Amino acid sequence: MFEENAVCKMLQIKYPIFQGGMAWLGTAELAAAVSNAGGLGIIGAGHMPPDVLRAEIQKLKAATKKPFGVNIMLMSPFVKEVMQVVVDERVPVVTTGAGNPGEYIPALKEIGCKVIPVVASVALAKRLVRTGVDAVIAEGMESGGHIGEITTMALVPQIVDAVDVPVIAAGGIADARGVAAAFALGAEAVQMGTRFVVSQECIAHENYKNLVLKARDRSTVITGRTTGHPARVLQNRLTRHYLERESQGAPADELEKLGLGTLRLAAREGDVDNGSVMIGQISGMMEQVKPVAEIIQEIVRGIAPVIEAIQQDCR
Ligand code: TUI
Repeated sequence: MFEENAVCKMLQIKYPIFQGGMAWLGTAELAAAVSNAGGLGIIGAGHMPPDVLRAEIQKLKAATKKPFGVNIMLMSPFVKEVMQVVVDERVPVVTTGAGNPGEYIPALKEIGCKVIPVVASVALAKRLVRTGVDAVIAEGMESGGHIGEITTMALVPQIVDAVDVPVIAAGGIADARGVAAAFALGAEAVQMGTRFVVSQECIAHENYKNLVLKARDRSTVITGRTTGHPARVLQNRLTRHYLERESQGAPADELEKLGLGTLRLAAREGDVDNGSVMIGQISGMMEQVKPVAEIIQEIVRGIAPVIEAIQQDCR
C-alpha cells in the first residue's frame, strides 16, 4: 500500500496523511501519535518561544523513531529563532504557514530538511517551487484558523497543474471520501487538522472538543477579513462582538487586540465563549473523539472501497 506514493517515498512515511501543525494543539504528544500510526505528526510552533519549541521537539524525538515535522507560523515574533532551532535539531520536515518562507529555505535545505510550505494561491506555489521547496500543501478556505480565499476543490487542481512537485491537499478533508476526492484532484497526500483536534491524544480542552462535536455545517465564521488576517473559527460570543465591530468599521489594531491570546484561552483554558475556537468547516461531520491510530486506520481502510464504488458507477 502506498509503496509508489511520491510523498510516502520522499518522507519515508507509511501513509500519505499529515496532521496539520496547529498552534496550541499540535503538541509532541499528538505528533508522536500520528507519526507512530504511520502518518506525519507535526508540532505546531505557533507563537512558541525557541526554548519551548526545542523542548517539544526533544519530547517528540523521545516518543517516536518515525519521521515528523514542525510547522512554523511565519507571523510569529520568534520566526528567526525558531528556524534556528529546527536547523539545530535537524528536524526532518518543516511546513510553514501564514506567509512566504522564501528567505529561510536555503538554510533548511542545507541540513537536508524537506521544506513544504502551505500555500493558498497558484502564484505563491509557483514562486516557492522555483526556490526549491520539496512539495506544497494546497490549503483551501474550508480549513480552520488563518485561511486564504479559494476552496480546496478549486485550489488543488490548479496548483497540481502549475507545479512539478507533489501537492498535499488540505481543507475540508476528514475521512476516506475526502482523501479519495483529494487524490482525484491530483493531490498525492492530505493534511487534516479538524479530524485530529477531536482525537484522544489532542490536548484541546474538553469544552473545545465538545463544541467541535456539536458543530454543524454552518457553525464557523470568518473573522478578520478587514485586517488582512482572515481566520475561520466557530461562532461564539467573541466572534459576534468581533464581527459587529468589524462591520462598524473598527480599525485593524482594535480588532487585532480583540483576538490576542484568544486561541490559548479556548484551546487550553476551555473558555469557549471568549476564546477563539479555530476549526474547519468539516467540524460539522465530527461525531466522536477517537484515538489517533483508529482515525488513521479507518481512513486508510476506507479509501479503496470509495474508489471501487466510483469505478462501478462509471462503468
Ligand atoms: O497558518 C495557517 N493557519 C493558521 S496559523 C494560526 S496562528 C494564529 N493565531 C492567532 C491568530 C492568527 C493566526 C492559525 N491558523 N494555515 C496555513 C496558511 N497559510 N493558510 C493560508 C496561508 C497563507 C496565506 C497567504 C500562506 C501564504 C500567504 O501569502 C503570503 C505571501 O507573502 O504571499
